[in-house]
Amino acid sequence: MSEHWQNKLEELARRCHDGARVVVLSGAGISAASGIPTFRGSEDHALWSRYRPEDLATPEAFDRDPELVWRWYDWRRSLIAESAPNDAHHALVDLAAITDVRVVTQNVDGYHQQAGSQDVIEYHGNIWAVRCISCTFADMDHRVPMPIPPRCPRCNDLLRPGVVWFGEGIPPAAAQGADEVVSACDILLVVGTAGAVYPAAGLVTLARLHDASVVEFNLEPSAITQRADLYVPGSAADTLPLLLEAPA
Ligand code: BV8
Ligand code: ZN
Repeated sequence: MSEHWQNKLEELARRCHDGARVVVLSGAGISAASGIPTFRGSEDHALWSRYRPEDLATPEAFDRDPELVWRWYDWRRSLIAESAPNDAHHALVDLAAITDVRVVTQNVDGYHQQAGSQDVIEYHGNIWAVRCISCTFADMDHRVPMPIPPRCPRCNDLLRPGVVWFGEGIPPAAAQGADEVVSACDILLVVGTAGAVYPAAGLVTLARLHDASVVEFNLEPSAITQRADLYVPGSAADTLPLLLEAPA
């Protein structure tokens, strides 16, 4: 007897094969199978477990100790560079060959693009982007390791990661793009996020306002689960590929 969620997942696969418009909202959990620590599950990395992301991913932390913040980002950049997208990222690329799929990600690792997803909306920026805190210099910088702290090649002031810190606004183009695609979708797949960070988590409410089906793929229930029409338990690397199985 297959579980309830497996029957519902087959129905979802059929809707995708019938051309439903899909938007994906992904969080750190989609990259967990690539060995990239999540924000809440990073106790297995003792080096950083004494810090909370909310304490490091802030303009105040950077102003106070740019070297510490850059050591944290440099460590994460090296993990990302040493690993690769996983079956969950690849399943979304395969799904986009069957129906319209737009990815809105909270992650900064660039793995969706690396796996082949097009037009990815990076809600919180990209860890490979850098910009000067003083002049308009901005670029993609793939140096691993980075000089700590990296300096602007134009004015020699500090470079900062091109990510959105707590207390900073979402890049307007990303915010508008996400609102547009989420408002127009038939199905919102919420993958690997605890749903604790706003305004990203608010996109689930926006989808429901526009009568989209909300389906959560997560190892465990989250703040999203009670707002989802279906909760699919397990690792996204195992469960997202099930969407590709041709419907019976
Ligand atoms: C803003 C980039 C205003 C940097 C990030 C009090 C109440 C409500 C809100 C607030 C509040 N106080 C402050 C706020 C606002 C704040 C916020 O929401 N804080 C939270 C902590 C309460 N938000 C902001 O500050 C935002 N900006 O509001 O600005 C404003 C407006 C206009 C003008 C100026 C200012 C900006 C937030 C962006 C912060 N930047 N990232 C970086 O990466 O270094 S957030 C960062 O943390 C991630 O991007 C991500 O969004 C978040 C982590 O969340 P998740 O992705 O969900 O990851 P997490 O580890 O938490 O969970 C992993 C999940 O995966 C788990 O559920 C787990 O079960 C699951 N999982 C694990 N393995 C698997 C899996 N699932 C499937 N398969 C697996 N294998
Ligand atoms: Zn500069």
